[in-house]
Amino acid sequence: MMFKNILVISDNAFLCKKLENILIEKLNSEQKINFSISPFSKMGDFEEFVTSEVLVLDLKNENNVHFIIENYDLVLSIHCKQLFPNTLIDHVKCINIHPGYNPINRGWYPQVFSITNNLPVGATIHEIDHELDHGPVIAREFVEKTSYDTSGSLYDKILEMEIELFSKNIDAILNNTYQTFLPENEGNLFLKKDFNNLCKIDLQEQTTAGEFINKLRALTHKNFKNAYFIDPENGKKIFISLNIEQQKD
Ligand code: 0FX
Repeated sequence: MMFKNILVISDNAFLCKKLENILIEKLNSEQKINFSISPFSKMGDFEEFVTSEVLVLDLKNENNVHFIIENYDLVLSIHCKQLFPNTLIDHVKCINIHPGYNPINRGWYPQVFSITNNLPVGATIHEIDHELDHGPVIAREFVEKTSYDTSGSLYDKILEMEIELFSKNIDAILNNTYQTFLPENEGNLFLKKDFNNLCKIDLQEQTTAGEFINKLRALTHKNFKNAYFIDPENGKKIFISLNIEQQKD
């Protein structure tokens, strides 16, 4: 049976915008879709491109969860930063698009930890189960990682791959004809606190040049102020990022 009432929940306006165009084209006359964001996301970022009303849904609020269960048969999580409660997962099919290759890069900022831990990276579409980025896989693909990729450049490739995977699989998802397989093992799981710990550079730490460059590559992402050390003179944070490029032919 195809899904008829679809809810997108997202905190990433860029990706939502890209995927909305693909989604809307694929819906048939019996299917309807609504968009929603978390209470901490900026409504203005989403309203610009979503033509229908954008709902605000707090998944810690039981009334909101019951509202979803009563009104929708498919929830698509497009980089939603809220944890899905078990009641929701147990009553409605929930599908997530993850900017990492499950189970290798589960959790927070996958490309960052793929650089520091020398892991391959990619994108995954999967059913949500009771653990983070863990459920049955619908589709996944690696992206190429070079020795001069930063978090920022790698993230852009992952977003492209997420869009590609979504385009290729959305028909089967909406028609509920997709196949799944279980991830091979528990893989790796990184959390926001691991990222925060990584950002602080200990000036006394002994390491190799290679590892240090990798850490800076992993923490260089556009204009974000990630890596820092503490100035011993005044205790202020000094932010560092890396300028890195391949030799031109
Ligand atoms: O939406 P998203 O790309 O993804 C994040 C998690 O990585 C992902 O595992 C989870 N499924 C999803 C719900 O949330 O996150 P973002 O838009 O906040 O950040 C995008 C990238 O920007 C991130 O991968 C690394 C970089 N970044 C972001 C922040 C806020 C930084 O380097 N420093 C930062 O302070």
